[in-house]
Amino acid sequence: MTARAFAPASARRALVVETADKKAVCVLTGTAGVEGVVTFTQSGDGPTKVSGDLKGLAAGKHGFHIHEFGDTTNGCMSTGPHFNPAGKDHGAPTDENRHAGDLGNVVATADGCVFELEDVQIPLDGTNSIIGRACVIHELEDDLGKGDSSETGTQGKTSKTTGNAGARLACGVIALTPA
Ligand SMILES: [Cu+2]
Ligand SMILES: [Zn+2]
Repeated sequence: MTARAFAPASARRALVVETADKKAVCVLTGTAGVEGVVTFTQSGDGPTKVSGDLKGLAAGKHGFHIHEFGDTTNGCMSTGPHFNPAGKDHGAPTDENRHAGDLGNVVATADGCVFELEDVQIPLDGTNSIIGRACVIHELEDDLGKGDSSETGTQGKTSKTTGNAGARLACGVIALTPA
């Protein structure tokens, strides 16, 4: 009788870590006096919770996105377009047709900009992980893909691509941190 090479399935399953909490942080800096920290936490395959604390923003709504690249060699410009692994149009976080990186607007007051949100399209591991990508806070309100798309180019009206959110005021790389 030969020895069993592997433990039975019931024993192997115990070795799998199924619902580990994952945590990431993004330290945003820029040239416009805007800065802050955004943290991301995810339990298992659940939604990712996002908490932000930004300073230096004008009061009002500001577009907030995950951009494709964690490359800040040319400031926030080199972070590329919105993270869009499914090849969709720009939209609101609640839209079916949206970029994964479309997190909508955050609201600043004279006291600052503290926000919390939750999203199911920005996991911290797997194929569509946002680790190593960038988060970007913008000058203007994101029109959520419902605005003017009549001009192409980086200075044009490009609601379906950018939400016409204007300049990239601050950004940072999304990096793993101890959970
Ligand atoms: Cu953006
Ligand atoms: Zn977008």
